[in-house]
Amino acid sequence: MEYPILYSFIRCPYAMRARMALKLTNTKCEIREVRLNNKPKQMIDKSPKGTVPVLVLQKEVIDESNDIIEWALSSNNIFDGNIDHDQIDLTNNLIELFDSKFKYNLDRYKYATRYENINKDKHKKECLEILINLENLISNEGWILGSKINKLDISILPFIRQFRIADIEWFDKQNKIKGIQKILFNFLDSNLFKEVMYKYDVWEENAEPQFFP
Ligand SMILES: N[C@@H](CCC(=O)N[C@@H](CS)C(=O)NCC(=O)O)C(=O)O
Repeated sequence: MEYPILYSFIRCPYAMRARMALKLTNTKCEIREVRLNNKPKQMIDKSPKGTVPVLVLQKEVIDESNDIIEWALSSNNIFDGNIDHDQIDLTNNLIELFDSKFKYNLDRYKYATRYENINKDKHKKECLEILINLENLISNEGWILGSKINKLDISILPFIRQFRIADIEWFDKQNKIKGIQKILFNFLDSNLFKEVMYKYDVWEENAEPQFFP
């Protein structure tokens, strides 16, 4: 049997969310760990835009993380029933907010040297404001919207983790996001997170294939 091929990079939050969806739906893939400064030609041939994750199926290439999640869920919607029906729009709106405004500010805070005329602290504050707003919506039951993991958790927690990593001491001291800190620690401590952070060897053309999950 031919498995889908997943081009991935361990620390990329988009690749992380895709790996979590594939793991949770038990979708076995050949995983090809890449380095962004040395992307394999085979990946670029399939997806010239050159971002990870890329999922190569028999007849289709999916090179947007949200589309990979939807593809994985289409055959096995493990999140079905994990949130109330009226939380579906909220979930999608929050994913959109994190992919746009939060990510925009996160990049300018975390990678400030890559931009000109940047006020790093302003962008840090913008991210914090988004988290404070989120704090008012979250559950106290382990995951963002309740006791069960949902698409929202796998989609945005990798970005909140990145925000924390930029200044761990400061993040852990913020007392307006206590609920988010708790959910993030629950996530970082989960088997799911540990399993999707397994360190695969960087892919080389003639090496033995490695499989995920
Ligand atoms: N919208 C894309 C974004 C993916 C993305 O930007 N991935 C980054 C790594 S985190 C990347 O591959 N960047 C290309 C590069 O740095 O060369 C998705 O959701 O899959």
